[in-house]
Amino acid sequence: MGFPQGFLWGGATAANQYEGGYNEGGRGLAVSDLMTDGTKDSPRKIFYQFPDGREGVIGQGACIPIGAKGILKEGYYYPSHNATDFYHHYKEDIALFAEMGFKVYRLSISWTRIFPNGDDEIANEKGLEFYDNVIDELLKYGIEPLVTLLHFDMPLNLADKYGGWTNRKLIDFYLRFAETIFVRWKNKVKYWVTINEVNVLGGYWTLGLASNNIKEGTHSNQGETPLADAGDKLQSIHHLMVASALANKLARTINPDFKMGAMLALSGIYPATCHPDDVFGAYEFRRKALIFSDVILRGYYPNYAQAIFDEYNFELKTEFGDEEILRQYTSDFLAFSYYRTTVFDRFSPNTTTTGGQQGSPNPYLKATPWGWPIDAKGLRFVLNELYDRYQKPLFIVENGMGNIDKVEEDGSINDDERIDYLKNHIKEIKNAIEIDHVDLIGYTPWGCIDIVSAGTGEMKKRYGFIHVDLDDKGNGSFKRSKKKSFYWYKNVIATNGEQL
Ligand code: BGP
Repeated sequence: MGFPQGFLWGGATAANQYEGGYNEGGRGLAVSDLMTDGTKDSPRKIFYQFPDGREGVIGQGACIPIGAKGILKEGYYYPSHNATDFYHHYKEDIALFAEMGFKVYRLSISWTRIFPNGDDEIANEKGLEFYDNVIDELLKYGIEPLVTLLHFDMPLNLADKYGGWTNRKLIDFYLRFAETIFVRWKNKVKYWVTINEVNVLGGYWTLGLASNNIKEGTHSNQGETPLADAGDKLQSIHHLMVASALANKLARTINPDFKMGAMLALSGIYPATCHPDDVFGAYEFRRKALIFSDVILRGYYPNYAQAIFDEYNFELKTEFGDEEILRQYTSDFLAFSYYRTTVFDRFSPNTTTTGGQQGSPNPYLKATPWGWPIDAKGLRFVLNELYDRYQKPLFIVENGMGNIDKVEEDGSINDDERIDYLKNHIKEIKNAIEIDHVDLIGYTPWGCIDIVSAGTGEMKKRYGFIHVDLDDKGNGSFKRSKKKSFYWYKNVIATNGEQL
């Protein structure tokens, strides 16, 4: 049986890690534009300024005090400013995607290209035109665009002026953005993802949180906030989930054929042993990751939500009507990222995170240079877990191996480890479809062309089939070249996954 006819093979990227052109075409500053690279001063930093002029620095996942302004500081390198410059290379890049035979390409829209300040009344026509061109170029090759509205980014002005997603007002600004692009591309785009990885959204970068309980210099990886901010985070995510449901409502009035997706980081989690405390601990962490898909796909907070709120001493603030909105406008499919599995160990419970990014080592698995365990079978496990739980179509919108590539003297790149990683994962996807009868729409490996790493800001952590000549400091020619995996993946698509 194999992969179904029409299976959507492709690749995925996000604007703040790929697009560049940060001050071109009338685009406004986004919070991600303030993030330094993480190579000189790990972790990545964001500078802020108090109303009295004092300046400070916060880590990637931390929050800013109310009233502080994010600022750009001279002498630092901000990877998203040029990233790998899709802005000026989109025709060339899309031609390469087409050459690989992509059926779908996942991109995100930079909010500040459309609404430079987030709260503007009128959209920036030049920004819309850029994406008109990108989408038309994709359609020219028969590539279906899969569009993410929010991918680890937001207008800086909304963070500075309103305190980011802690403020319910953000829902209206988000809906204005959503409506503008739904209407604009109603006959061109069918698949939408309202928010990237809701369950790992954390601090200033991703939610633009403002909070009085800042701890200067605190940080954590990939947007996970310190516990002190858990309440702001949960409240902000509630606002996001209401915004996402209202976007679904809006979308269906604009074009009833739209397919609206929820999106989560759902790498798997295992207990370290069969000790009941490990097993239940792993289960508790898993439901912290699943609570948001439970709300977005089933339409209500699950019973165990209260246990999580109690743990963080948090009281959810809702408004009249929220319950009904969440219940009525659930998403059509569940998109998710899968990179690895993680292990819950009762002796070191705090190393585990809800997105499955950290955790104790797994002695049975090899890991990437960044310590991410490589676990193809775990993907079959997660596909089954999610399909059993929700009975809605799934879409793997991120998967892949962040690795260090070696460019040979003749310019070739033999990325055999990456090919192995993807081959083994695709085999397990096939098993999930063929043996377990999981309903899967498509597969878009992450960073199909080299882009900036979200977690570290580095260029040396690469996922692409296409190499971009650029170093960790942004130096290079931006020249594109095909890696060995490019030819391999092209054949996978041409044979609909038969030849791996
Ligand atoms: C996911 C994000 C992506 C991407 C990926 C890999 O969580 O949605 O934006 O970057 O992780 O992470 P990294 O770039 O840190 O290797």
